[in-house]
Amino acid sequence: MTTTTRTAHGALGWGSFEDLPSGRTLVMGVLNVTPDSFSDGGEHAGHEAAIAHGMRLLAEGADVLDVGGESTRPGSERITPAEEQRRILPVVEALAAAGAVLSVDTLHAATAAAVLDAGAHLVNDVSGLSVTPAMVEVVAERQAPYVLTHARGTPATMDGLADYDDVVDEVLAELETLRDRLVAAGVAPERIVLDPGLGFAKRGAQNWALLRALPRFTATGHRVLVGASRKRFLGALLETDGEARPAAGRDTASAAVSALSAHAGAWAVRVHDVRASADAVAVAHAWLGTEPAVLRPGAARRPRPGEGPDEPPAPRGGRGRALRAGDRAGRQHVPAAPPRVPDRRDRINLLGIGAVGYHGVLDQEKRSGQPFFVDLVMYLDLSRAGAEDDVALTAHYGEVAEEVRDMVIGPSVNLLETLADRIARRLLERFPLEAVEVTVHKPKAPIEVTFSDVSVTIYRER
Ligand code: PMM
Repeated sequence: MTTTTRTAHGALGWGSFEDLPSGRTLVMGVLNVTPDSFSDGGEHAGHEAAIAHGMRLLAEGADVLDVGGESTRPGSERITPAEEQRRILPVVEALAAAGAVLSVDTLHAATAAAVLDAGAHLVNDVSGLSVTPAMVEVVAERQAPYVLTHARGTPATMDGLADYDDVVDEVLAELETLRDRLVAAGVAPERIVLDPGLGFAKRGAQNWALLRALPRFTATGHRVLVGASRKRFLGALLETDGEARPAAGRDTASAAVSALSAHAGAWAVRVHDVRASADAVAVAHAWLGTEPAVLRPGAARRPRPGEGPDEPPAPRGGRGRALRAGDRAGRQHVPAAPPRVPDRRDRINLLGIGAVGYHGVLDQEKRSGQPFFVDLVMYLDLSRAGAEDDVALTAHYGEVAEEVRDMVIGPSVNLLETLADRIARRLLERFPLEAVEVTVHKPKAPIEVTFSDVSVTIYRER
């Protein structure tokens, strides 16, 4: 019942947002339809070349194509919505007819409305804090999936707006404020994809800090998109004799970011070199032991636990409201969780339990203490607690937090691994958990090198 093939929906694409695979990181191929990309032989030839390139990206393994008519790179020039639509609408129409799932990269509400009419599926808006009320209205009215990208200012001003005390905290807080604004306007939360907006009002090191913090973005419960491909911070990383590596030489590094993003539970990666990132994502999933390593056009998707013909349905995830009633494949469309664990189980997330503890191998750590923070993902069946509205049928997170705090301030151990292990064992003993993931952070660990955090994550089952 649930085996899905691409060919069931169209020659090369998944056909609709709802039919995108939900068990692995997706690859979003960049299709820029700008004069410098495709219009050497005039407008029609430009459209034809862009469509052909889109088909090629699909054949190479793109799950989604991100079509853009206006460059949003820092310092780029603005064009009118009419010009933007003239560039992209014929391309959107042709690729939608071929079964492609299409997102459209636009800052303009009028273009978003026009491309949704023409068959596009998602709006990818990099306006960030400058999002217009008209855009919010279009997305709410159409109930379109929406990529909410963090950005400050406009492409002309964003480079001067990259001052943060704590880039991760501020980006998350600003995204959450924007998310709340969209939800208040009527956009369903599960249709909002969060994107940290690498390079948009971010300097080199800030991009790496955001990538390191991807689990905090996935912990919001939203799907997370990562757009690192060919960006300046990769060019700076790969510099030779003080010269940044040009964009054309950044694809291997971009694919490495894709693998690590998949490992961290990203919903999708937005990339120029689709084949490299599709391979990188396949490696990450094979490493994690999650999905079939390669899922290509025409390949049958292997049923996942709970989806086999004779198996009962898997338990529903807490936020896993199906995107479409009567989902014909019987799949739950839940925001991506770290793929290391089944992503559709009920769970309680309890993040950032803080206390001063005396753990570490150094005497000084045992004497003076330092802050520790613990993140928990607790897996347990919440169906009865939810139906009966009874706290006795779940894990009381206040009690869990106290237990964890007491263990952090309790007997000293040498290793974060040991503390995490003890916390996991105690929680499995005391609360009705099926499994627990414990991450212990020691952000002020006394080492010589400047760093932002060190943490250990373990996963234990009953
Ligand atoms: N980056 C660019 C354009 N659109 N959209 C999202 N959601 N996230 C991004 O990081 C992003 C984007 C700029 O990259 P390009 O000019 O190389 O396409």
